[in-house]
Amino acid sequence: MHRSFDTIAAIATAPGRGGVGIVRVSGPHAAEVARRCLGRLPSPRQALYGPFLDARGEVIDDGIALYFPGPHSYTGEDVLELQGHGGPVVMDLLLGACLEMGCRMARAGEFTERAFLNDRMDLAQAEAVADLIDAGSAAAVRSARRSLEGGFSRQVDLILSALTELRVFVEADLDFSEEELDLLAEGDIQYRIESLLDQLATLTEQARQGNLLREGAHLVIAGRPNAGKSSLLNRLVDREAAIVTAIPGTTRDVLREHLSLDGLPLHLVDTAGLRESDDPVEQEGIRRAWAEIERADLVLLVVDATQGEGEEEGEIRRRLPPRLPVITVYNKLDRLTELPADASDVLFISARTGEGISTLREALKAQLHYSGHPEGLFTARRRHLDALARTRDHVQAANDQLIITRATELVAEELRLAQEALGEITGRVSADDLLGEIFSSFCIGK
Ligand SMILES: Nc1nc2c(ncn2[C@@H]2O[C@H](COP(=O)(O)OP(=O)(O)OP(=O)(O)O)[C@@H](O)[C@H]2O)c(=O)[nH]1
Ligand SMILES: [Mg+2]
Repeated sequence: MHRSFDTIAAIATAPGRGGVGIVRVSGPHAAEVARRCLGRLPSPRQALYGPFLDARGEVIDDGIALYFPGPHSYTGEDVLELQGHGGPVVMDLLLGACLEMGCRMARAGEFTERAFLNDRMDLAQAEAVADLIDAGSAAAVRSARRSLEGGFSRQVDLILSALTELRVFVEADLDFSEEELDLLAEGDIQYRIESLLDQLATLTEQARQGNLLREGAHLVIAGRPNAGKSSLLNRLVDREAAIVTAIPGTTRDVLREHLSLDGLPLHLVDTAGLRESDDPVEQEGIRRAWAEIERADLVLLVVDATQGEGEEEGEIRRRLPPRLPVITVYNKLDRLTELPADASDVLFISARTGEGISTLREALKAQLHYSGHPEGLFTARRRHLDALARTRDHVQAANDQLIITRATELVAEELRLAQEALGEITGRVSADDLLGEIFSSFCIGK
């Protein structure tokens, strides 16, 4: 399925100065642009060195041109790449020449969108292109590459075809059975649905890890004033990022730092100590602290170990959002002569000496279910996790219908909805607005 479009052009390299800058052209007029700009059409996939001419035949720059005739190109269309000197004015002149020769400025992500529309890649792969460009760590690069190569899509397709088989089976029953068929008697269906649920659970866990690598986790350090929150932040990022003093109520603003925990991006947030206060500045700080806690993936509740947990911590715990994971750390271990007996489920650390910090780092990874071995992972987005969750819900509902109502039509309908939800990941079934949303977040020229 090859669709025809107008011809688009964009500067594909990052704005600013560089040794080389690339203008990329894609569409039915790419060959004509090449002939006018270079004087001739380069042989497919072979570098041609020469002057680049504008629409009036004036030389703009000298450089290398590459021509990729469709369908074996990035977009599936005829593609021309002009590699000139990477100055912003040179690039603008070159792009301007292409526009004069009949090209239109490409929208963000339009090259990749065309690759998707021309079946050069599926939606999950197209998203992986953007993830690869935005990757914040080597681990994130590897997982994006795995998705781009189709690692994620293949798993989705496997489950999709299992779903199709099941639907064929169930709908055949619908068509051919006179009366309500007892599907339960076909133990096979029950078994197949359960194995589908297993497969979905495994894929969801892999996707969750991939999403964690891509987006990182928001970790909020909270607790009473003077517990040592800012000292802990400084210790974790290994620099004096936050002000530390012996005065309770030192931190007022929200302070953000980034940390890579064996490739897992952590967004650390230090907050104002939580207490009743009459000081309007401190009150605002505390309000912001709670706002951060509401958004957190994980809270580190810091307790001054020399004082232990009191009514204040109890109040903080009661206000924490339900289901938000919390790791409790007792700080100032260096000042304890013996460990309190009542604190079993907590970690002891000293932000001052660094004792217990490596254990804390392990606990963080465990709590976020990060294996620390990103090999085998692929990049995944919230959109994918959402689609997987809906798929699972529908398969689960099919299972329930099978057991409880034994109504074949309802089982069939749930399976159809499951397939639809799963298909969204690779874009087998996608609404136009979804496509617009995905591709508009790309950079220009990609
Ligand atoms: N002995 C000891 N003192 C610590 C430790 N961690 C922090 N402190 C001290 O405790 C005091 C408060 O530390 P901060 O890190 O500012 O505490 P905070 O929780 O950020 O306090 P607020 O910003 O006021 O809410 C400072 O005097 C620190 O030097 C520790 O592990 N051991
Ligand atoms: Mg502080």
